[in-house]
Amino acid sequence: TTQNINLTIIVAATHSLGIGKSGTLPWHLPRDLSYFSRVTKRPSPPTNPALNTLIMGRKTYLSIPPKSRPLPSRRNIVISRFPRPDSFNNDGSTWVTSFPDAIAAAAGGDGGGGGRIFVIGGAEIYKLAMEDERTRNVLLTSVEGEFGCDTFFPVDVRDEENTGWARRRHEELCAFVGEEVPAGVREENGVRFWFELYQRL
Ligand code: FOL
Repeated sequence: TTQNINLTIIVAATHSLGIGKSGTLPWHLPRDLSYFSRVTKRPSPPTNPALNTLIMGRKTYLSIPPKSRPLPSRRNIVISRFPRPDSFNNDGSTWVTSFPDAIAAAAGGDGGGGGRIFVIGGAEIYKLAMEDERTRNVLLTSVEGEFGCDTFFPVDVRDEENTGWARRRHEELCAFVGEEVPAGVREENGVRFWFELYQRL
């Protein structure tokens, strides 16, 4: 059913909430992508046999390198208003035409559901998820710099006063994702970034 479910957004964004540029990620941060991969694959609780589900928009799906599509060991649900191109017919992804249909497919459908549900973008899909009260968690990788982004995350969860989101302590982030997340600023390819967790109040 679609009751009792909760959604987790995972996103990397700059201070001005930039998330993308020209249909791809604006930066090259392998350690962040590897965090994304581990966190979205990890069962919760650890003994849960169900695969986690990723919900994403068509443009995000197309932005993933073909050799990595669909993202392995996770159910990939793609939202598109248009019919699925034939080239994606047998690639293992599930295509739906609306956000509610994506939730329904994630919560039930073939493959059972019962795993975590992650919303992985992009901007249009993040907006729908942020407007949905069932989105309880935002796993934010904060990226320093601007990069000339042309695509933006819709809500500044760092603005705790006005948005109803609160940053959780580093220990709570570790407990939530089930690993010892590195604390504090990291740097790759001259780009500084760090891992944060926000929860809806
Ligand atoms: N969240 C975060 N924190 N960083 C991101 O870069 C990010 N990107 C997306 C959604 N949420 C994010 C959407 N874009 C891959 C590529 C692009 C992408 C999401 C995932 C990808 O290739 N992932 C593989 C490989 C990870 C690796 O290189 O280790 C995966 O298995 O997840």
